Amino acid sequence: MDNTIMGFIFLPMLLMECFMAALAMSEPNFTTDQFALLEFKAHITSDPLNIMSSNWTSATSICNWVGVSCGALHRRVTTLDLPNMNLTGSLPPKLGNLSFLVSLNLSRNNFHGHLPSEFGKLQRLRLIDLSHNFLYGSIADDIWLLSKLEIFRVGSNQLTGTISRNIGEIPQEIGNLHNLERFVAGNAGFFGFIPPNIFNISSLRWICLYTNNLFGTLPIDLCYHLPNLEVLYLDENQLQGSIPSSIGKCKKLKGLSLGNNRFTGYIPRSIGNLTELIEIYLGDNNLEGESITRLNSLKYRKMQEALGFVSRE
Ligand SMILES: *[C@@H]1O[C@H](CO)[C@@H](O)[C@H](O)[C@H]1NC(C)=O
Ligand SMILES: *[C@@H]1O[C@H](CO)[C@@H](O)[C@H](O)[C@H]1NC(C)=O
Ligand SMILES: *[C@@H]1O[C@H](CO)[C@@H](O)[C@H](O)[C@H]1NC(C)=O
Ligand SMILES: *[C@@H]1O[C@H](CO)[C@@H](O)[C@H](O)[C@H]1NC(C)=O
Ligand SMILES: *[C@@H]1O[C@H](CO)[C@@H](O)[C@H](O)[C@H]1NC(C)=O
Ligand SMILES: *[C@@H]1O[C@H](CO)[C@@H](O)[C@H](O)[C@H]1NC(C)=O
Ligand SMILES: CC(=O)N[C@H]1CO[C@H](CO)[C@@H](O)[C@@H]1O
Repeated sequence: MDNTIMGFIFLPMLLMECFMAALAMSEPNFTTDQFALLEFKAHITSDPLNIMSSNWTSATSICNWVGVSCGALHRRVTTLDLPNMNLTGSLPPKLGNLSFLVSLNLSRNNFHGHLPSEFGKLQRLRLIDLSHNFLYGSIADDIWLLSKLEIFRVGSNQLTGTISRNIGEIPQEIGNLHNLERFVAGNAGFFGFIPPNIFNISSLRWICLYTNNLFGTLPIDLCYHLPNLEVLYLDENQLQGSIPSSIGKCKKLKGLSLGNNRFTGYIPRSIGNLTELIEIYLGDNNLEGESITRLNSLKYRKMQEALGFVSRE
């Protein structure tokens, strides 16, 4: 009885309060989002498809702009997806003000420059895809604090032949990304050691770090905390030491590519326990083992065909 009365009195008050709060929050920050997007537009130097000039105009709300979508209730920008649009430009720090952004996909454009550290403010981001651009410079530490991040793709960004423009090392802080499912950074210009705590992110399904400048060894407990790992691509680096037999604990592994490194020793028998494995490439190392010939017969092209869900280029 008391509950009913309380509910009757408090529910409308609560609703009112929520409504006011929503108003107070959405109004000024809608403008913030608009400023951020206009700044982004101002940083586009070439737009051959005329997306920005014809569509990103004050004639309509930013929520109707191509590539932009907003939350249904709060009308804040949640998506900025403009892949494959032939856009040239850089990423302004002000994008870090899109505080409700969940998805940022600018893959396959000509963005250059670096990833501003202000992106570290985008605490709701779940997806970053900046692959196939011309970004360089180190990835600011703040990026590794985006705790909701599930997909991080920065592959194919290194300007070919410009070694000084490496993206940088993968920092220890990557271990903070407890929700990360896909770390896709092949040919991204990473160098240095692979921080061992990456192998402690149990949500990981894909680790794609092929064609970088990574060295060091793989930890003995490589697969102790990776029950969901489906793809491990570390080929074309300078990794050495032996392949840990704990690899057999990555029970869901479908694609394993460690080729073209400096691995030595025997191919662990536990690989035979990986029943889901479709493709494997261990060639171009100094490995021994009776199974090596059989394992080497399956190489990239086939791997790509079979693993249609992974884009490697
Ligand atoms: C931009 O494109 C969207 C989707 O095609 C459309 O709904 C909107 O009206 C366009 N805005 C302008 C100003 O052309
Ligand atoms: C993008 O630009 C390239 C080179 O200028 C051109 O070949 C290609 O057709 C363009 N793509 C689109 C979708 O316009
Ligand atoms: C947005 O971000 C920039 C740079 O990070 C900052 O200077 C500015 O004050 C922020 N706020 C608004 C409302 O644009
Ligand atoms: C980004 O967009 C491209 C082109 O539509 C798409 O192929 C890619 O899967 C998207 N990235 C993610 C992480 O969903
Ligand atoms: C990984 O997690 C285990 C168990 O939680 C812990 O003992 C180990 O030190 C961690 N390793 C790294 C490199 O963080
Ligand atoms: C393969 O898996 C079985 C069952 O889990 C285990 O007993 C065996 O030791 C494993 N073999 C290797 C080589 O790891
Ligand atoms: C009321 C409110 O949510 N204000 C925020 C608007 O956006 C800026 C920049 O992201 C925040 O700093 C404010 O806190």
